[in-house]
Amino acid sequence: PLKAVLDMAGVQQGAKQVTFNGMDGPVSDKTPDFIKALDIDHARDGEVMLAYQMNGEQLPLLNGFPIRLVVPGWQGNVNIKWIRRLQLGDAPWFTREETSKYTELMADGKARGFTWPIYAKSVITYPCPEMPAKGPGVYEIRGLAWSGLGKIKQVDVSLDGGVNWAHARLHGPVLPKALTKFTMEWRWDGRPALLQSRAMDETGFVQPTLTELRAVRGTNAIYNNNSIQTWQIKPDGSVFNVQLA
Ligand SMILES: Nc1nc2c(c(=O)[nH]1)N[C@H]1C(S)=C(S)[C@@H](COP(=O)(O)O)O[C@H]1N2
Ligand SMILES: [Mo]
Repeated sequence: PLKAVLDMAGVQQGAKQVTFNGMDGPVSDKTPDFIKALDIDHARDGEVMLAYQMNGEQLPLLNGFPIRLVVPGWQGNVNIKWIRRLQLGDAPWFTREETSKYTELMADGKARGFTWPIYAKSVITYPCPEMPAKGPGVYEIRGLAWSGLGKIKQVDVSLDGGVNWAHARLHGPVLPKALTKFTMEWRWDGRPALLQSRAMDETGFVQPTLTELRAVRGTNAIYNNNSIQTWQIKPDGSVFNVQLA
């Protein structure tokens, strides 16, 4: 736990944020490293980790060896790799990775920032372009759902682009802020289909359609796209990533 390291080092009163410097700079003279900050209370919540192993093995170089940050429920980009330094301060840092990068430009020209928590999302992993359907028959649709706000409560699957929905089966363990596997039987008659999945988490948040998301966020932002995704199935079984208007 990051808390253990901070407790060992000692945190002075008035500390508000802790930054994590990755050693893969330079980005510029002013912000030489890839840096992000956590509020001190969050940093000491006991859940945020400094990871030096993954699945019982040494952390791979590409994933941040020798040590990286892991912030459950937040965007992956916050998980600073190749950490060389922690720094505490009494004011917000507003680093490059919190301002010019990883913010979302809205239609009115203002940017949303510090939008790190991940809202419910899901994807169908089979069938998919790399693993297409092979003619009419019975298939098991498979996918993953997740939410940074808690546990996945329900996943619905549509075969007709969101007109009709049916509950998918969730496979345990269903843990907060973790990937949850879902499946659903699919009897395919060989006609074109539009496969979608829609996750709901334990807070009641329902994954939005792309149209709903765009109505709120506009089209400038590239981050935090948790909208429902569509696989188009052609009669020959091939699968394409499409957007429904
Ligand atoms: N030091 C450092 N940490 C970093 C990054 C980086 O460029 N430098 N990229 C971030 C981004 S954008 C992502 S998506 C994740 C990717 O982690 P992974 O390589 O383990 O998948 O690392 C994050 N941590
Ligand atoms: Mo990323």
